[in-house]
Amino acid sequence: MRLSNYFMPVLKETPADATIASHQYMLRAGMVRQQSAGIYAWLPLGHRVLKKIEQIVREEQDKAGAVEMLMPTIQSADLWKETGRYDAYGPEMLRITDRGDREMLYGPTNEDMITDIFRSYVRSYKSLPLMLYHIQWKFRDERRPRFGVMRGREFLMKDTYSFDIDEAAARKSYYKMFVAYLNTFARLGIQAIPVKADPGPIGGDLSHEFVILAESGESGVFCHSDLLEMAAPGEVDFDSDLSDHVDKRMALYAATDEKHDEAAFAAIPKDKQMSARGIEVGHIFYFGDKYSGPMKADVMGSDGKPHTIMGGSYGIGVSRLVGAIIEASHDENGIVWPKSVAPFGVGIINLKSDNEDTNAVCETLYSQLSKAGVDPLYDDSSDRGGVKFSRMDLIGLPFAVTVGPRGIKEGVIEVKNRATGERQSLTPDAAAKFLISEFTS
Ligand code: P5A
Repeated sequence: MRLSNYFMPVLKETPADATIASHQYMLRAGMVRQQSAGIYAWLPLGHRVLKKIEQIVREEQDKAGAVEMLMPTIQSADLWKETGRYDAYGPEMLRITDRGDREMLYGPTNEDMITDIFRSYVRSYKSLPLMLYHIQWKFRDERRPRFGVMRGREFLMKDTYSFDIDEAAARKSYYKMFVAYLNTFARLGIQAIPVKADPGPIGGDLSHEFVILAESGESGVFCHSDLLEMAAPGEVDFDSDLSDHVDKRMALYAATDEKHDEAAFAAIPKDKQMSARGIEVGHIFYFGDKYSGPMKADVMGSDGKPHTIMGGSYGIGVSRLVGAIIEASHDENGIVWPKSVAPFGVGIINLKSDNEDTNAVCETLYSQLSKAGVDPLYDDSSDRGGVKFSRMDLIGLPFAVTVGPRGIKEGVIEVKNRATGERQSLTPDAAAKFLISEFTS
């Protein structure tokens, strides 16, 4: 992408209503624009990151055997009346009436609808286990939308729903999602801790939040520090026994302040006690027959008798993650994107956009990197060098290459690593090779 063809409205000033780094940087880098309280337009740069996160989440769901679909944002109130949640949900639900005076709502979640879909088609245990998911916008009329996209009213969620013949099978589905989540967050470049949680309005008796550590986090987190040391499961056979990966984590103490047990925490060896602030980026629930019961979602078992299916739901805050990743990875100059979700791989800074030599080197590098799939953003503007450097730091691409007339005379350009600050002077060819290898290894 050439900056001259792009739309990246960078702000000089930090907007006054943005109090935390991710919100400030997202507004300043021109990633999002608030259109109403808690409702954002995703500008091109933010949209790229959102799509990258969404794709990683999708790939890990697919690996775990979940099947993608898409349900509507607008739902009929009838299903919610059937499960009793229409009244239970309260003012967080955006209620709408259509021209025929029918009660509708903008979906805050989809347990009710997916259970209706399931019961309409699935009749036999032979179709189980089944996991369905979608990545769709939700609306919750939060009392205090804040911190930009982290607590929005309209937000993008990945929600998966599992259907099983009995509790033992349902727990296997829960374990699959648990492992898929560990791998998802690792690929996103963040360390997420599974913490025993309160099921809240979703219901059920088994629930974990996945929390990433950041000073601005809304909840306090207390845990055994070994949880931070464990490597993600990586490639696993999802049909095998996954308890190895899950049980050893569940066995270690981890709680947010709501459920914190001072005595259990004190029992952890002192040097292993960890307390910090955290952001919830995922939440999984096992709720058994909470929805399938009232909605009469039965299937025929191998015993020839009807069984009420046992369900779970599994959420990831896709749009919240854009902010949460920035909270976990930034410095005083701006965002520091993990490679896997960076909007572009490499920034190319042409220090003199009216100079034939720098132009030629930039053009060659731009086409080499583009062909190799590295996705360069070429700053071909006529802005001053200082403006280009600080803008590049702000948007946080993993590498920035500076091409100036002085370096070119000596046959070199400079490659800077955004995360470490390390700089190397390389010939243009060596720079291209190095950068391509960074994104293909
Ligand atoms: C699980 C999937 C559920 O809604 N039903 C379907 C279950 N869980 S949850 O914890 O309420 O939400 C799942 C994740 O969505 C993100 N999230 C939000 N993101 C931005 N703004 C909000 N207002 C918001 N509310 C929830 C969180 O990441 C949460 O873990």
